[in-house]
Amino acid sequence: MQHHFIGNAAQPASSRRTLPVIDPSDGQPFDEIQRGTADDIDQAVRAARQCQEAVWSKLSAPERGRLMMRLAEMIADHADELAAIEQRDCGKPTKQARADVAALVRYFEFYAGACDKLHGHTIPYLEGYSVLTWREPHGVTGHIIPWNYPMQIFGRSVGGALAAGNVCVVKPSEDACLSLLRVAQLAAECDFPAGAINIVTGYGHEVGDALARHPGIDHISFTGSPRVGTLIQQVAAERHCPVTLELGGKSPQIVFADADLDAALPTVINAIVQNAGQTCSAGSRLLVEQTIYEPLLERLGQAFENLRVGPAAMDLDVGPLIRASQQQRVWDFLSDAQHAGIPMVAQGEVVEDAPDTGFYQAPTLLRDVPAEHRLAQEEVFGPVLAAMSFRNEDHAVALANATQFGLVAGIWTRDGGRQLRMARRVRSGQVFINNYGAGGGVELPFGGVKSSGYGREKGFEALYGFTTLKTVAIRHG
Ligand code: TXE
Repeated sequence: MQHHFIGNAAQPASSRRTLPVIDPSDGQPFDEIQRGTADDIDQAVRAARQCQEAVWSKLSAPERGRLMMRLAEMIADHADELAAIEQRDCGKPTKQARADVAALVRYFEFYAGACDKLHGHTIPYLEGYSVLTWREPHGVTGHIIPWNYPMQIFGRSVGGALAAGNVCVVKPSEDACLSLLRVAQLAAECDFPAGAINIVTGYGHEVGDALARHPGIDHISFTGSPRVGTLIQQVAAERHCPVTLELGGKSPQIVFADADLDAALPTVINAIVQNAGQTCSAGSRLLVEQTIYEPLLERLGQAFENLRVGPAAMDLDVGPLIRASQQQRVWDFLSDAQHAGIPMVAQGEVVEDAPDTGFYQAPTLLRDVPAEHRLAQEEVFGPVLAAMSFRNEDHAVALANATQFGLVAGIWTRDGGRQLRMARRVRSGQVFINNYGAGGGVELPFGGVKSSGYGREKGFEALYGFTTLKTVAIRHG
């Protein structure tokens, strides 16, 4: 049985109710988490405020950095344990679970080193004045985290917030809390002060909503669906609380005829099957120059047929989806495709050993998907790649930009001029040329435009969002 983690102590929910934790590989419950309440959030916010005022704000930046570095080391020392927890809780193949722990370590290393590098400016002004700016923390930051990459998203948002001098109240997804509860314990074990990292579990419409509404929360960082992002923004607007939103995408991978296809193909596939397609930056639309459309689809189809899906512990190409409703969501998209007569090129295979009760979905390659169809417009959040062809650069740009989203774009071409032209014309927060994701480096600022959200997490840039700027103007006597 798991508990909230508030003020460095395990706490039951005030509701005295729990929720089951389900293993996506077999659909069976194996643990319980607390079903939190607004009262629990209130308790966590108080613990955080107390910590912020009495302890955290009194630490120097290097002291904060040292604590964060210690936590990075502690997480690295517990990498196997954390990866095993994540594997069971989220259905992640071993390679992915380990990569998530490694990324969390890197986030804390990076932000540990950034604590003492967040400078203000001096501004030349009128004779007799000195003007300077200070970067100050918001205070208590709220973090609503989804289930697809709990550790990575915790690392990028909580890591940045702590480094900037905030303390945190975290609401993980009801579908994936276990690794974060363990990380918070590890933080306490390496002397993080009580109240610096608080975790309250439960349903989004209960504790997530209570967190977003709480007047003691000074900034909200949300990663999740556009629907809930809108709710958070509305609730936050009522009390003018700043928010950072990361709401997913429908990201294009654009392949020109002059591309190095041997390099592009495995990357194109990985960008849609990684984490069973449940990735905000998944490359879910494939735009191919028409002269190479047929041969490329043939090669891709063969590769898709070789993809194997099965229980997380088997560490195959693809693991299960997170839950039954997510599986149903993917089925609905595929059945719509069938009704619309969208041709399926190829599908991978769910291995025989996979329990019928697990939430599996074979990777699926669809072709000639009309640009206006929901498969080309909406986030499936499953291993489904929608391919379409384009005539020239202008057409590629028009297709790439023809969705409400703008998170990531991948561009494959050897032509240097075209690389830059395309990078400028595609509307998205990130553009990757002849790669996709650049290895996920924690140093790279990340975020969206349009309905993919706003604000940036990751990299040094994130620290600006986790601070507020104070201008101090001094008139000399
Ligand atoms: O997301 P939700 P869901 C997309 C993806 C997926 C779809 C639905 O397309 O298929 O969203 O997933 C909390 N107030 N992404 O339903 O509900 C919730 O508890 C406050 C993309 O799981 O948005 C969880 O912690 N919080 C995305 C978090 O919000 C609320 C990652 C995300 O859950 C809340 C996940 C409320 N009223 C899904 N309701 C990405 N950008 O990577 C829910 N939550």
